[in-house]
Amino acid sequence: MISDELFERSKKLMPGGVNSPVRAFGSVGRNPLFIDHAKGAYITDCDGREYIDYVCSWGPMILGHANDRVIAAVKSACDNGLSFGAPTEREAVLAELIKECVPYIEKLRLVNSGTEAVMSAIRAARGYTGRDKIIKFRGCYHGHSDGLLVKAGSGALTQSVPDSAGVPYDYTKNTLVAEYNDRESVKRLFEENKGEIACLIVEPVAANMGVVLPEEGFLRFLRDEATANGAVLIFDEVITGFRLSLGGAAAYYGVTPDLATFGKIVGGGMPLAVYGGKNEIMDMIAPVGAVYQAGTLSGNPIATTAGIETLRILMEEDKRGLYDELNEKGRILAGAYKRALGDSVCVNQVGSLLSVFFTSESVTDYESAITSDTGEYTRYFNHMLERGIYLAPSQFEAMFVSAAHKMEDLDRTVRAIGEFV
Ligand code: KE4
Repeated sequence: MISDELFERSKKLMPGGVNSPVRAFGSVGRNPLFIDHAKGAYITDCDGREYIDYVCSWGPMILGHANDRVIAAVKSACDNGLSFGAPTEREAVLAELIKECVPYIEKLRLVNSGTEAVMSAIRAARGYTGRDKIIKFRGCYHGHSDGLLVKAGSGALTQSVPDSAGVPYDYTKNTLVAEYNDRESVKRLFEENKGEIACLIVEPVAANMGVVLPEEGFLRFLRDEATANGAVLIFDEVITGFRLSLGGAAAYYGVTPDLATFGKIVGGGMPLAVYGGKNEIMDMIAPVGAVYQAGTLSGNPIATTAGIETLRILMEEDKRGLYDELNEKGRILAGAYKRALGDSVCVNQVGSLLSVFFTSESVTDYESAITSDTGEYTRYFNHMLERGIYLAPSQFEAMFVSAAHKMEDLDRTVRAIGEFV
C-alpha cells in the first residue's frame, strides 16, 4: 500500500514518521493511513480509500472538511500575502467574534497552538497572583509544555514528577495533581498549599483520557474553591470550545472561569489558538504588563481568515439549531454503542463529543478510564476501519461528529457497530 511505503519513507525523516505521536497508530497495531484529501465527513487515503471521519483532525473540522466558504475565504486571503508580522484588522474581527460567542472574555491573545495558549494562560495567572503552584487533573492533557508533562506524585509525594524525558524535576515540582470529579482531592491540595496556588486548570469536559463528563456540580465546586483561595480558574476549552455550544462548556454548564483557552475549531483547522479572560489578568501581558509572551505568526492573516469564516458559519448555523443537531447525532451514536455492546462498554457522550470505553465500569476519572480493555479497543478500531470508518487510534481519545455527517453516514456507522460482537 502507498501509505505503508510513505510510512517507511517518513520514518527515516521524522521521529516515528509523524509530526505528532498519536498519528503513528502505535496502540492499534497497524501502520497509519496517509491522507491525500478530505471533504465534508470523508477523508481519502493515498491508496484512494474513503472513510467516514470521526477524528475530524482531533476536533477542528466541526463544519466538515474543506468547507466551501472557508476554503474560498482562505484562497482569497492568500493573494494578499501570508504573513506581515504586523497588526491587521482581521485579528480584531476574530477577537470580536470570539467575545460575542464567549462574553466573559474581556481581552484575549491569539497564539499558534493549544499548547502555547495554555502555557501562556498559566504564566498570566502566575504573574497576576505572584504565586508559583498550579493544580491540574490526572488524565487531563493541556499540551506539551514542560510544567504540564507530569504524573501525580505517588503516595505522600504530592509534588509531581516529570512524565517525559527531558523535563527537569524543577519544572514540575510546582504542578499539583488532583483527581477528576474528586472534590476531596482538590480541597486537600488547596489546604496543603494555602495561599500558594496561582491557578487551577481543568478540561471542563475531559477528552484526553477518553471523554469524561464533569459530575453534577463539580465545575461549580471548582469555581467556588478557586475564588475562595484567590486562585485563577482556567477552563482549557481547546476541545470543548465552540464544540459544546458557541460559548463552549462554560455556557453549556453555566460556570464562568477567569481565563479560558481555545484552539482547534477557533482556527478552522489552521494553526491558531487563543487565551483570554478578565482584563485585570490579561493586562499583565506584554507590552502592557510584566508577563512576557510573543509569537512570530500569532494572529496570522490566513489563520485568522479561516477562524473568522468558521465562527461566522457557526453563529449563523447556531440560529438554525446546529448544536441541537450535533447533540442528536452524538446521541444516535451513543445509543448504537449501548444497544450493540450493552454493559460491556461505558459510553460517555455530550453534544458531538463521545467515547466508548471497553470496560463495564462507569468511567468518571483516570482510574476508571484505564480499566478499559485496550486490546478490545484495537479489535474494534480495526473492525470499523475495514468498514470504511476512521476512528481515533487510541482508547483514550475522543470521537467527533461534524455538521457534515449525514444520517446515512450515521446509519452506516451504526450498522458497523452492530456487526462488532
Ligand atoms: P495543541 O498544542 O496540540 O494544538 O493543543 C494542545 C491541547 C490543549 N488542550 C487540550 C484539551 C487538548 O486536547 C490539546 C490537544 N489535543 C490532542 C488530542 N487529544 C491533539 C492531538 C495530538 O496531540 O496530535
